[in-house]
Amino acid sequence: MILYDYVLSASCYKVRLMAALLGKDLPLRAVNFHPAREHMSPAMLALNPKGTLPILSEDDLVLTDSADILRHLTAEQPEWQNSEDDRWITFASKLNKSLGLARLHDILGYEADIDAVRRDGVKALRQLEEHLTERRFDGLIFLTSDTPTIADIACFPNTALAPDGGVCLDPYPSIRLWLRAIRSLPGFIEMPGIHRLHEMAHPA
Ligand SMILES: N[C@@H](CCC(=O)N[C@@H](CS)C(=O)NCC(=O)O)C(=O)O
Repeated sequence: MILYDYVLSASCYKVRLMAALLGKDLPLRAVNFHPAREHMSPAMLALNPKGTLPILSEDDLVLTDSADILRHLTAEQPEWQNSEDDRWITFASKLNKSLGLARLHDILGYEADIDAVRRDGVKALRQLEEHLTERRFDGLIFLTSDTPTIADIACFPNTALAPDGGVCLDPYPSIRLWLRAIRSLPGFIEMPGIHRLHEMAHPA
């Protein structure tokens, strides 16, 4: 198994994070997405004609969508899947097109109608906040289950990185609690812009 990966990609990080939380070894092949746009090279397009990352290749299997890869990685761990996940996988692609694009605009200079894109991101965050607040009334922190599932992993990166695209997370207390819960999961790994929740060590 090998992941064609770019360190600053939120979608690639979903896959790296999932594998780390499962304790699975995931060899990486770093792709020079920026500035070289290596994902558009003939060799990479032969692997994924859509010209996107991540790409997971395992024997004859090639998966080119992060949600498919999350499902594949957790195929033998049913506790990471829930019948409600699909709704949030769809929502994760909305986050990618709004908050994710705003971030690529700000950090890599992607073209975007930035005000409209940020507005869509805020709309999505309000929806997420409402859902997580309802869950909190029932003492639940994760999106679809009492433990994290692929829905949480799919939605986490672009939400956590929203400030990199100029969208502030201050107005969303339930989202911030949810992000902290994910950042403190055993096996959690970081990416630039997302840090592990370090425990405070109090002197005895
Ligand atoms: N639906 C895809 C979207 C992944 C995606 O947006 N990838 C970005 C990198 S974060 C990409 O490859 N974009 C191509 C480009 O910007 O040229 C998934 O989640 O796997």
